[in-house]
Amino acid sequence: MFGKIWQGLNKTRETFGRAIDAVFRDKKEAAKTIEELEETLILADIGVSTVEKLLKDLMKEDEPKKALVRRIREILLSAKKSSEYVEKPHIHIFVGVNGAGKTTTIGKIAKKRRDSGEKGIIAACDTFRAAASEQLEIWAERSGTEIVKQMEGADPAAVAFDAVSKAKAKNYDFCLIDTAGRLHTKHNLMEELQKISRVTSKAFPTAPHEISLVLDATTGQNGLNQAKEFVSKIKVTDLILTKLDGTAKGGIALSIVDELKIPISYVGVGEKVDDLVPFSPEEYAEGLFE
Ligand SMILES: Nc1nc2c(ncn2[C@@H]2O[C@H](COP(=O)(O)OP(=O)(O)O)[C@@H](O)[C@H]2O)c(=O)[nH]1
Ligand SMILES: [Mg+2]
Repeated sequence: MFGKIWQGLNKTRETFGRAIDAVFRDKKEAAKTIEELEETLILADIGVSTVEKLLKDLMKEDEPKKALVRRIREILLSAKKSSEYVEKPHIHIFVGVNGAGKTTTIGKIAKKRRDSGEKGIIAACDTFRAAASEQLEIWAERSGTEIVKQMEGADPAAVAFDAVSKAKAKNYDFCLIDTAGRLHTKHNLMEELQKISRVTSKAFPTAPHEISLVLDATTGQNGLNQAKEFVSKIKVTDLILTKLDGTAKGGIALSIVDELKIPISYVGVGEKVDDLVPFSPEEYAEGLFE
């Protein structure tokens, strides 16, 4: 029970979980209870339509609190990942705004895959600033993964093409593609990301097999709006919610899944290499409450 997701939700549980518990403990009349729950959920950055779903006829349930946890779990389970790809190399692109945690997450995933005996390449397609590929290089070393990079300002799509071609030629298991969260103003980020995606399929026709949108949990509803922008332009297959450990806004996961209809695959619960855990709707729903 007390796994890494539960720990990552410590701050959320201390505020959100406690506030919900307090509402139920007071045992007021049903209408008042619903009103207070509504307020608490909205304050926790959960969107109005999701709140309505959670609370509809809740007090008619035998055990309202248990029913609420169940409804939360059901929402988190409602978006399912489409079939897993078994194709090799597995071409995996990571997108998201600056600072969301893309580079760190790639490092963590590279390490996991290396530890399970796989070989692969990391593509440094954030050519916006030199520091980006230096940071990625550290992660590549740490995980024992090859890296493909070019000079600052190079064409990100060219880096992606090179990396995918190499991964294919060497019969590797994976290719993780890091991207920029912003570009020099004359370029359009979404177009650039679309181009990277297209180019991978030129090197390997079934690619990309996965496009993960990395979201910073601490940004709440604002992050959700940014996510909508990405999802409207790019074929995002799953979400990775980072920095859960640093926020009391863990409830945002509900809104994200409910509104975007895209499943969460991993959550980030710290800066260290082991602080990335596969998402579990059950553990998440339980972890919100004491
Ligand atoms: N506490 C915490 N920090 C994280 C997590 N994921 C990333 N970070 C930190 O967030 C900052 C930005 O991460 P980075 O990977 O560079 O973001 P990028 O711009 O999307 O590549 C770095 O300082 C990371 O160490 C997480 O799950 N928890
Ligand atoms: Mg980065």
